[in-house]
Amino acid sequence: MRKIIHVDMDAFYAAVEERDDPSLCGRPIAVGGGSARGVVMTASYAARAFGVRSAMPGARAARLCPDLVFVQPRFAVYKAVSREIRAIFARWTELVEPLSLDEAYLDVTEPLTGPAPAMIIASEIKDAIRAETGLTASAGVAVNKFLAKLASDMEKPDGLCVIRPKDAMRVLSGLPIGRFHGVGPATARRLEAAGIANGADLQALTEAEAIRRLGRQGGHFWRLAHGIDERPVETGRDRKSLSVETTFARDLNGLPALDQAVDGLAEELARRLAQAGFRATTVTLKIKSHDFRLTTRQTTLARPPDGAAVLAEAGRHLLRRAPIDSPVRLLGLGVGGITASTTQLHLPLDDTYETTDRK
Ligand code: TTP
Ligand code: MG
Repeated sequence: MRKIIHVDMDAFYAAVEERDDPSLCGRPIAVGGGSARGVVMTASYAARAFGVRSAMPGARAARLCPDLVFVQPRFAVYKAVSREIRAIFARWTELVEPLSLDEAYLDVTEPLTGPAPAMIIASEIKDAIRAETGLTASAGVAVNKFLAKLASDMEKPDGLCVIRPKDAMRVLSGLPIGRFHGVGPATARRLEAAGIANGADLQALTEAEAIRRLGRQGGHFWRLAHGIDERPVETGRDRKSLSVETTFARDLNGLPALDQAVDGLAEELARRLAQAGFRATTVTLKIKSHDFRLTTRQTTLARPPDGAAVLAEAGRHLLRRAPIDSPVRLLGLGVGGITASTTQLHLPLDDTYETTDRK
């Protein structure tokens, strides 16, 4: 049985701002959202009491909470704190999978510090974070990633929560389907339409029924609802590639529409790359036509792409090298390959391509 801890900092950007400016202490604060059209990145718990939330337009937040103090983000400071907490995790285990600057999974089945209950380790990590950064974190402990992440959210802020295997089914039965791993808003609507609104609805099915009614992903959701999640904790070092893809609701025709889709993928990929801290130089575009023919195009850049603009440019470049003679059902954009940190050549370095027929 594995022992997994999920650690997530409390009101991360806002907590850092409060720590560094005592005049803000206890006041409702929002990081970001101060400009005319900006959105709130996060809010302190004092501001959340007024309903202020992440991704909310600043103007709306100010209406909900007239005393709200808007603070400009300081990303360099957040990154530095993120490095500090990762260094703390590394004292207990090498198996750390960062999900973003403020969040990570740790596999502490065999901790570097010797055998110990995972809950004790989680509590020691929280103490070290508080002592060394002046910030609080919440931790969740369980036998897998999905349950550990649920647990870290249950007693926020400054929480420590364990979900034991014998309690998993009960906790999961009341969990709305939208909070299951792999369920975005569109999938949630589809599942709800199929009568699956929460964990209990999945628990009422057999695995075979879940697959028959919900398709290939049905098995994954069914297992999650039964407390089964075998996904390993993956450190950045094991990672060979990272990609994102979209299957369109309606097949796309023509370069303008495809360019726009590539731009969207580039944004998402850039965000994921930054979160994972993953750098690699080969950019791959994957195109699936309406008749399921799969084409991939690759280009190798002189240095790892460091933002959506570079990725979008590479993606558009690859799009023009592909024979697109029919409507497009799916586009994917990814990076992989060996990190080239020393080459300083002009980009693109070279192009390779392959086309596979998967009719
Ligand atoms: P979260 O961990 O989702 O939020 P949080 O740490 O502010 O609050 P808590 O975990 O206690 O609920 O995100 C971590 C940081 O990521 C957050 O401080 C700001 C940033 N962020 C954004 O910039 N935009 C967003 O939409 C979200 C959700 C987070
Ligand atoms: Mg957080």
